[in-house]
Amino acid sequence: MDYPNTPNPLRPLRASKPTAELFRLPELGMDGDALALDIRRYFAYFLGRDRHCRSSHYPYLALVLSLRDRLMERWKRTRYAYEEQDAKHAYYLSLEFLMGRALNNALLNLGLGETTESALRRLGLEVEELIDVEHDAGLGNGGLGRLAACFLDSCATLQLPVMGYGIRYEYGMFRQHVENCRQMEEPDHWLRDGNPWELERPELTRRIQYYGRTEFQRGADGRLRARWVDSHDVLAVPYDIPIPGYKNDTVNVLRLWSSAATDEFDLGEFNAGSYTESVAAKNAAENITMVLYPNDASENGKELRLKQQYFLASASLQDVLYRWEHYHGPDYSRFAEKNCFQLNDTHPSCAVPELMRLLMDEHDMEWDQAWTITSRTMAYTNHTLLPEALEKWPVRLFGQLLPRLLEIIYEINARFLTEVARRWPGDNDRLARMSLIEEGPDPQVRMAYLAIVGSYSVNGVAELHSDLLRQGLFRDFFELWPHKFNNKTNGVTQRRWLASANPSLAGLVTETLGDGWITRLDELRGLARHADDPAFRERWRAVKRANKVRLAEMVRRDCGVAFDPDALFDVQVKRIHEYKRQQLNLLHAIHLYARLKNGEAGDWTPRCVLIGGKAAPGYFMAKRIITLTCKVAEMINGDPEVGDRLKVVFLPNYRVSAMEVIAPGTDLSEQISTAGKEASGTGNMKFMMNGAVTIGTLDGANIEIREELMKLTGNDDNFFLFGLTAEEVEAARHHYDPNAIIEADPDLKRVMALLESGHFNHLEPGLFDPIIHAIRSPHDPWLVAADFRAYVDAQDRADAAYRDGERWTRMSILNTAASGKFSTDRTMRDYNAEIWRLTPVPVGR
Ligand code: 26Q
Repeated sequence: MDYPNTPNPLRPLRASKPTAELFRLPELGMDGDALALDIRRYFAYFLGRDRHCRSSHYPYLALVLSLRDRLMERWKRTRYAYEEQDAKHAYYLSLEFLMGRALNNALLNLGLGETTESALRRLGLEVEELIDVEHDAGLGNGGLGRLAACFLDSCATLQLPVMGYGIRYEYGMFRQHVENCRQMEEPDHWLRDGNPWELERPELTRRIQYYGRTEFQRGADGRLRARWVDSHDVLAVPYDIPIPGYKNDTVNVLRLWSSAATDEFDLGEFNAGSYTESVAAKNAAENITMVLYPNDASENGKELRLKQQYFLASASLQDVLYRWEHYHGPDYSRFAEKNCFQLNDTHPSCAVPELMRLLMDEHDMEWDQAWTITSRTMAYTNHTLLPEALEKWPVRLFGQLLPRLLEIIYEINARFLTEVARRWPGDNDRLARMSLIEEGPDPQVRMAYLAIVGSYSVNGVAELHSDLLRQGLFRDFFELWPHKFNNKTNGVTQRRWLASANPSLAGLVTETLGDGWITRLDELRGLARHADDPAFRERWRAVKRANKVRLAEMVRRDCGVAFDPDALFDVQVKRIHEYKRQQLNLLHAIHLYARLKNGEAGDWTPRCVLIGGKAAPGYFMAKRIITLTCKVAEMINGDPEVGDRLKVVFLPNYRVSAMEVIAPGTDLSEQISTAGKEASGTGNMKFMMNGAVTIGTLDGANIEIREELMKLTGNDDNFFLFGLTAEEVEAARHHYDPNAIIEADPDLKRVMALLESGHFNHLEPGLFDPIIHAIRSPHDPWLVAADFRAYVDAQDRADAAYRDGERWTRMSILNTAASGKFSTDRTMRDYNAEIWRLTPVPVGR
């Protein structure tokens, strides 16, 4: 049976010819009465609930379905507007979209927040309670996945024809809890209660091939054509999620693919007599989109992961090509003018050889024409500087799973190396360095190089990061194609991270400056004029304090520890990674504890330290850092001598919806990675926007955060800077002697002695030896000991600043005021101006 194109057997074409009336919709009211009526209808008719229903799940569903109808209208109008303009589209290909919850975002962007609140109140319902019913859509690990989600929000708001393509994992990022100070992972079956935001589109099902082999046949035209035969096929079924722009009637689409078995699975093996094997094979097909890989650095060599990556690339490209032919027929001469694919890291970079394959093998194109189209439509974003995190796949595995793609990669490589040899005759080292295939006992496909060769644009995600790519990781490629390389500094959407997450601060800002900042974040600059106004400061302080109370309630509920809202809230939330240096934060906490225990508490600033984040399940050191956090927390929180002067918690199950409470309640934002290792960071921006002050190294976007503050204020007083620069880090490696540093610093020496005495692990001797050894190792790549002194000094400056409440509030206001650059609206304008070149399309009636 042949699935790929409509008509398809799941959805036969209709024979009848409906009149236009079928497609004409009565417009749904945007007032409270219309909304309340729809909610009641959905509740009673569609959901069939009545006065006996005690769960808030059904009122939640009734509300979402009512909103979804309103999104649906605008979605159709958006599609028609794009069609009429024959608009160029960009496709954001990403293995991750960390969407979090959708309800509050839909209310804000539809402009229905207040209407809904009062409509629900009349029905005796609280909108806040319904918002909390929703599971986070945790289809991502961290920064890269959340960035994709912020991008979609901004593109819809900027009226850009951009579509997201991803995978509909049955299980998202694992849920984390802590038992005996150890991370425990639980599956996140987020679809258990259904997902009212998605729309299944079985009529757009595609067929994906794996395994098998290539056959060459000469066609009637005498041309040699490749056929991928004996493949094991899987179906890709799309589910669409609406992405509303902010009050502009634009609704874009996030299309997520789900795997399903073909009918052959029911018949093939079965006819050969092995029923059980047939059912097992069917299961394997359905497993492809079962679970998100919880690694935020590439996990090398897992076949299922490569299956996922190809699944996304192939289904999405087939979808775009299918639509192209639907509108333009088989003429591809203008395809590159009208389409562009942004690869979110190398994860979807199979798209390069897959587009070649589809154009040549399925659409009869010659190599040169296919390559012109491919290399003019692909653009690649890199998100990491760690060389060990660059994705590689064993050639053997690649060739077994995707034989036709490997052939195409070899051909791309041969042609590419010819170009290199022409440019640098005789430079064989360079050929080996740049080859898409890393030679050796177990040859590997270098996915980043494949992405660079196949793309017209290669970008990093912060100025420093992009510079380091040009000078380091991709130096050879930069010499060959300097014009391809560019920077696009990350951002976050202020609609989620300020307007929704922090309504009281948003309200104060709007009262002061108007609401233009919601789509033009630069306008926050206007707050600087009010930073010295005592009455304004007082209101700012009161808002921050209320948000700290809210955060303290969460900490009490999830950690059982009381945070005093008047203490300094010092927060580090992000994936647990050695390069992010949660260890350094803990050394400081232990240092504060030692000071208290030794009666050195003169001029004390009460401090609550919150650390949260998930460790990749196979990352031993990261898990051990979590254990150390919990053990240090237990010791400090349980010590009556410490009392309220210092608290430390590990907050379990950090996720998008937790950050929506955390960022507004934070005073001090910890951004303390080893310089040159954090590509950008985006948590740093969420904190800044919410009026937290950063303590940080000159790494990633921290540099630009500090620059924006200095541009606004003319001084460097509003950022606690410390530590080696990226250059100094590289230089220090050659003569690094952490033991000498420890010996020479009495504070660090005392901290290490406490750790090494087993003070935090009485019952489990040796528990923290791996962490201690890493810090003491002359090969410690993260230079923890090197930055300790400077870090503690910066923390002391933060303490002193916080003790002066007026001064701190001023710093807080100035941080929000200077955060305008870090909106993804700016980021998306930059992508569009320099990479995509799309025309914004307003959506009419
Ligand atoms: C790859 C192959 C196999 C399995 C897993 C992976 C994988 C998955 C996720 C590799 C990397 C990631 C995620 C990386 C990530 O989140 N990077 C962060 O991206 C942010 C957005 O640009 C930056 O702000 C952060 O600095 C960067 O660490």
